[in-house]
Amino acid sequence: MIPKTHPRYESLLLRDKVKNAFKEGYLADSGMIAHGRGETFDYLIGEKTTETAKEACRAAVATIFLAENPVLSVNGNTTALAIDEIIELAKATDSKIEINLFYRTEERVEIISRMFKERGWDNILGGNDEKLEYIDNLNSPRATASKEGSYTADVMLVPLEDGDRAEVLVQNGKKIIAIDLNPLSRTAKMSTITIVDNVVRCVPLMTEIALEFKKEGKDKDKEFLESIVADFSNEENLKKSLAAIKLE
Ligand code: PTJ
Repeated sequence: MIPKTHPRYESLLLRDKVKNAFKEGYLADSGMIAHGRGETFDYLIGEKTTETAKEACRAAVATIFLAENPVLSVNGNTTALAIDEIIELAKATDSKIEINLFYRTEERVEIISRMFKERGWDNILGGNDEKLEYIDNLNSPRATASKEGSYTADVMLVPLEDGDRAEVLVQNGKKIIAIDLNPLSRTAKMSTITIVDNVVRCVPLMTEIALEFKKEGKDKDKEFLESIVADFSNEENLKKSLAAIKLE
């Protein structure tokens, strides 16, 4: 039990989620290392969403609204930290959700599928029962792709991945939105839009932006959405994210 008065309460709470997910069998052991890496970068950006990340979130939401077949990809860490938030984002943006694991096992896929179904999200793609396709030029289990999901998706959200998939997906003509606290990572550099922020903060922010656009009737305003996308440069955004890292 973590006391609420602990100065690192929020951070310890996230650690607990990750530890419990590992104990429950759906988080990869390496997922705990990935989380530690993320913690370090989060600490360095001040554990808050920067203005730079907010810009990336707006561009990401605009890109999703412009898409024909947007897919939110989830792995063990994303499920552990932000399952409810991902479902809310999928609802707000009419996106599909697909399980994609680097350390894919039937058991992990089964648990994650069940967790989504328990929350009322029945059409979880990438499951054990589905006949999956494989993305070419990707030599890891992350190549698995649902036909109605990532195989045919034009826009994909890929939170918390290391660099073997984003690049290949971009080469396949997809627009890739990465969520990665490390602005220097291969995924961050290779993606179309990279949100340098913690998945627990930026996914709800994306939902908020999506609902705001909808309220103003801008979710279908192609000109408006395209102008947001046109004004965004991933390279520039990553430079600003790097500058936000304070070493003293
Ligand atoms: O569930 P699986 O089998 O697909 O497991 C995949 C992991 C997460 C183990 C795999 O993708 C991996 O090894 O990832 P990395 O390269 O260790 O971590 C991916 C990136 O996510 C790193 O650059 C981290 O800084 C970043 N990261 C970690 N935690 C967060 C994060 N980014 C945003 N929010 C976080 N909470």
